[in-house]
Amino acid sequence: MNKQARIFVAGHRGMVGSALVRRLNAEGYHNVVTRSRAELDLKDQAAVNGFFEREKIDVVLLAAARVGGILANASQPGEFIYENLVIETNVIHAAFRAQVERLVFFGSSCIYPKQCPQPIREEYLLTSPLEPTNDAYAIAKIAGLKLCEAYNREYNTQYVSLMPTNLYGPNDNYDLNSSHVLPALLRKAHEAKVDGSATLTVWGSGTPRREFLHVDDLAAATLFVLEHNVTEGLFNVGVGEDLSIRELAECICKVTGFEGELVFDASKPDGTPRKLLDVSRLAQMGWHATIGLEEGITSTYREFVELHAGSTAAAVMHV
Ligand code: GFB
Repeated sequence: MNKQARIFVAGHRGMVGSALVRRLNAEGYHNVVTRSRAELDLKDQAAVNGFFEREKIDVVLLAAARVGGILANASQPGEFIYENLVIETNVIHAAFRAQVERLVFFGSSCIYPKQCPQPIREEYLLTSPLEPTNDAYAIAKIAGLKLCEAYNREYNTQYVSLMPTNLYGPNDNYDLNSSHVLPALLRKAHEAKVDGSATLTVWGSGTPRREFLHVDDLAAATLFVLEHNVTEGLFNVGVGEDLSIRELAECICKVTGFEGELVFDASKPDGTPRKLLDVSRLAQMGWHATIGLEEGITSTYREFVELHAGSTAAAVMHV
């Protein structure tokens, strides 16, 4: 990919978008175009069309999305399906109208069936029912990847879909109601340690298994795909191993230094029992994740304490 390419990172302030901007800058791509929500409302089709007509973009990284954890997805399915459908249809169609050369669409491992063989291969898509707690979001993301496939077939566009597993890292969402499990437990463990609490509440049974990919690895995979001229297709992006929520909580207690008891709240949903991705497609092309889970959680916790937990808390930081 030409270092002078004009690359639009849609959603540049989010966890994925900001990781993409960091990686692009580090790799010498300095023609990165970004727009805040106030500057460009991606839900406004006319505004999105106008942007692409004016800006002459070469590559689009479509990281803008409405995302959230299991509770947010289960309680706001209408917002999740609507916002994600509108954003992806506006941006993908406007990019096509403006003859943008390449586009990368980001989905999620929740597009795959609730019960399917593990590890999950890309071809298992749509082979059986989805997980009910996030089927609205999953349908929106499936529509997005199908839109890319259909435009590639009909219009010879070069649009690629990346399906990352559960992500974590800098700029994550730490709101305890809408966040994913890893940032939620990091915050809860930190606050329990600072407050001297005896227990840390973990939602569900602790038995579901999850795979966690540091967002900087997703950014690296994205540059790999662009620089290896991958022009179409669906690719899982993960680390190839998973652990139980209980094991994750224990790892987070070790990193944060919280030494109290784990309490499991059975009133909260477990969601999909397991969603380990088969990552062999990208592996066969030569890409592998490089950031280990404990290393990634440690660096993420450091950022959390520095940015979110105030200076007094930093004094008690374990690492
Ligand atoms: O990360 P999470 O919210 O989403 O939950 P999913 C993963 C597992 O962690 C569930 C448990 O079994 C939760 O019950 N968990 C334990 C917690 N404690 C907590 C906590 O304090 N907060 C949260 N949030 N979970 C998401 C989809 O599914 O995966 C999204 O809903 C997206 O759409 C994302 O696809 C990648 O991993 O279950």
